[in-house]
Amino acid sequence: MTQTVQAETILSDDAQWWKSAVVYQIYPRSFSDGNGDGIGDLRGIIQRVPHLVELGVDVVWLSPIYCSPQADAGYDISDYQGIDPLFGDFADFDELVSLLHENQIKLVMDLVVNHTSDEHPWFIESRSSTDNPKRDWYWWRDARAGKIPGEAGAEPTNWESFFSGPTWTLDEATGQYYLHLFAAKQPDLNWENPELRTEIYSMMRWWLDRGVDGFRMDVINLISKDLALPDAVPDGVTGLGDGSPFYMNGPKLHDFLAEMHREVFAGRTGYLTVGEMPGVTIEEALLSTDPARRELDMVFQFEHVGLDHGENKFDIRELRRGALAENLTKWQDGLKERGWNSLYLSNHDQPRAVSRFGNDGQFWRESATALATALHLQRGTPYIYQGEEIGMTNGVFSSIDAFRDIESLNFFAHAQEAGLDLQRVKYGIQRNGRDNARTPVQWNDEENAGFSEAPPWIGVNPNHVWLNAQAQYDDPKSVFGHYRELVNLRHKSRVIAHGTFERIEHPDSAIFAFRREHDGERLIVVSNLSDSNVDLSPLECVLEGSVVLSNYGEATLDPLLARRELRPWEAVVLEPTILPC
Ligand code: TEU
Ligand code: CA
Repeated sequence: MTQTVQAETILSDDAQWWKSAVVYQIYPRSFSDGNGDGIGDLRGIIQRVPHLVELGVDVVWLSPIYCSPQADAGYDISDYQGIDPLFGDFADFDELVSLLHENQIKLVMDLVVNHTSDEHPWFIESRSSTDNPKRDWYWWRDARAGKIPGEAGAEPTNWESFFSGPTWTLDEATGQYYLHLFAAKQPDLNWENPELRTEIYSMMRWWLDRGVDGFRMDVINLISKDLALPDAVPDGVTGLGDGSPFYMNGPKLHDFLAEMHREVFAGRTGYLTVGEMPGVTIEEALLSTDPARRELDMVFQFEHVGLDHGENKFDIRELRRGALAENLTKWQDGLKERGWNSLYLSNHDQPRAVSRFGNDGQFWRESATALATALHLQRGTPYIYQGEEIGMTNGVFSSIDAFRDIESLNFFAHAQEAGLDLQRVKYGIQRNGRDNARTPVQWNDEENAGFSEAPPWIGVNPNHVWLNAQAQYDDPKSVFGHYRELVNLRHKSRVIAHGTFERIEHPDSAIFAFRREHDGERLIVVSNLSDSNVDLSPLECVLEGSVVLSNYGEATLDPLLARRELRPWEAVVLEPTILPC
């Protein structure tokens, strides 16, 4: 037994092809509209494949296109094996897969199996009666003892949902409550049930057999719950509390992931699996991504995207200087022995990276490219979220009506009921709301930014008149040009794909410098993640070398040596000549 495991741990570079790959995330409703109804779709993606080829990415992760009532923009699925007419049909899908494959780009699908839509046939059956065979596929519980179903506080637990309010909704048909960690229209599946798991694995194999190359697994570390369903510590205001200790990284998580690997992926090659894991710790991430354990290739951790959260994500804390680099370093060090990182600053749930971690005004181009350099050259697989490669900024939402996201709208409604300071809440949503990432991709300076012929489902950022893909394609110094360089660097450099990571300390925490090393090859990345000039002389030794890439566009090191300082958001990649350095 032990011997088998050991033999299997020696994976070839080939099995870990994703170490030298860059993933590009497409959020379909906001990417490109092919049929002129104002909502992005598969035909729109097909038209933009040349953009992906130009950028040089290896994998597309496609956010959900399955049949869905769209209560949570497709993360509420009513048919795992159907395509929502909003996005197209299987002819479009197959055409997209072929086109991507012809261009050596793999396709990873979003897999949302912690919950379904309440309109999924499984749930419709499950809710129909207490003895329905699918009753046990979801979490049904009686009202709290001594309470009348429907009255305040009668929910089986006091957990607060990610989208505000209780995680339980009463279903009048049977008088029981069902669990939903997200919206009421997203009932949680009961992974304890073996028939359900069998069904999910067979659905996954069906997609792989159709030609897709893997899955990004939505909140996959929430699938195992504490069966005792204990109450959370109430927050004192709503009476609800954080139930996450009872459903995050739960007792059977690793059994389920290992089983999924055996049932779905064993014997296949060339695929990629990444688990989205809010609240994951380094220890849990190691367990999930250790190749010997055969669970997942990599996970998305959340610590660095929570650094500016206060009481909740809409209660904004300003980032401390150096906080981002410190946290990313912690994860680099934490996963270095056995695990593998996913490197990301943006996705469809996060505000735009350049607005959040950079300076989207005075140092827009510099900060977008510095952040990208500091991120992409770490150990791990980088993810680019659509629009990030052209430096897209947070959306402009002047009134609450301009928001579309259920998370923001529910939060606002609950804040209103609770009599909170609404100006402050609105400010929080403007800064950290998910709609910031969901404004249409800015293709050109025309009306609707070239995204659609019709007014889009969510407002276009007015800055598309100068911030757009068209304006950047032919400019090597543009954000797009810089991302291309970074993708290219990862492809050709073994030290980037396989090297170790070691942070180089500088007295100013705004300097994020690190050394990569592999087989005697070295690379040094020095970035200034701040608006101020920073003295570089404490890093004397790195100032000898040849410049591989610089976001200020100098070809040689001489000017840097002469200045001995990094300008705001300056980032330089060097091959050191002095060893050890
Ligand atoms: O997100 C899960 C998640 O934990 C958060 O990022 C979430 O977006 C929310 O902001 C928590 O405050 C995944 C998907 O990426 C997200 O789009 C879905 O809404 C969610 O799961 C439910 O499927
Ligand atoms: Ca459309």
